[in-house]
Amino acid sequence: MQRRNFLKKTGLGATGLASIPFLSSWSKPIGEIQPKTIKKAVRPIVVCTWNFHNATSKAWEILNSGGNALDAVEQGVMIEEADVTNQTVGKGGRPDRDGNVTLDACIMNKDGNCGSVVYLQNITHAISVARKVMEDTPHVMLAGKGAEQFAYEKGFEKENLLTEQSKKEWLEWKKESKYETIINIENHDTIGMLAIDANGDISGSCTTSGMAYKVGGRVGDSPLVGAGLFIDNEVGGATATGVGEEVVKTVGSFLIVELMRQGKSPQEACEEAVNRIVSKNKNYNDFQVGFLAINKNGETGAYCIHPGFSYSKYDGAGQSDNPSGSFVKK
Ligand code: SD4
Repeated sequence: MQRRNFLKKTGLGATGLASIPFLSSWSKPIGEIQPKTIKKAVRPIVVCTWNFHNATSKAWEILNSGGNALDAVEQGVMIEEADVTNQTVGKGGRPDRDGNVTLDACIMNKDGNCGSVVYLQNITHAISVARKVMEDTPHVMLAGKGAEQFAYEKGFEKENLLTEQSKKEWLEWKKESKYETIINIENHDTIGMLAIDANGDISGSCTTSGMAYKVGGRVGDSPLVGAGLFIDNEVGGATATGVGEEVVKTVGSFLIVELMRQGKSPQEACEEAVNRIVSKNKNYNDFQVGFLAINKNGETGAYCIHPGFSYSKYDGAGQSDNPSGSFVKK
């Protein structure tokens, strides 16, 4: 029923509506709806996908000493980009099926500005290149050779990102060249990070080497603003990990932020986004997607398709690992 007809049928005009406390908020445009109970906001706070303690520790160090959320989410994920034992992010990342390590990353700040790099080679800190795109160019996204050239102009050093370990595993994989997604194992350790600083401002970052042994040229959700990451400083932020193709199809992170804007908690919003993916994919048993969200109050939520996803949190109460609920139960 259209809202106007509903009002007619129930005999509730504008004055009638305003006199009912519950409905008076409903009569406001969606963006103006206030949370039902005003809780004291948790800040500063940082969360990231998976249990990357060193990353949340670094971000917390910045936030706790009065630093801003943008610096925190950049420097936090840089820890993983530099860690060669993390084979899904930055240096040491697993290559595509031709043996090339190609990185995707994006960053978004409190003003809704963003920067992104896709198919970036030979540079460890893709997130910092993304930040430079945001701050030093009139553009949002740079790809491939152009992104790499831009990075050198900004003083980034050329490095070989393919470690002996990743090369050895790739050569092993090549014997069969079987391209399949593996739930929660190996190829799902992308780091997406969301932070709120002491001023209450929100920023986010997301960086990855993408799906292991992907087709050369493939770009996933992680550098796509709205899919792998989205921030709205009035509402909150969301980020994703898992099979990027499915996240792109539902514009997952944007969806979650919009659901929070409509009054859903971060947990409810993540669950709805996962439910949407599951309802559109009969083969959801074959892949994993996990979402993480935070609202302006510092409340957090996470949800995934298959058990195994978790997130790391650091706030005034300390650091914690938080297992995510899942659509498929254990
Ligand atoms: C991608 N979402 O490229 C990324 C992969 C991922 O942990 O999350 N890995 O599709």
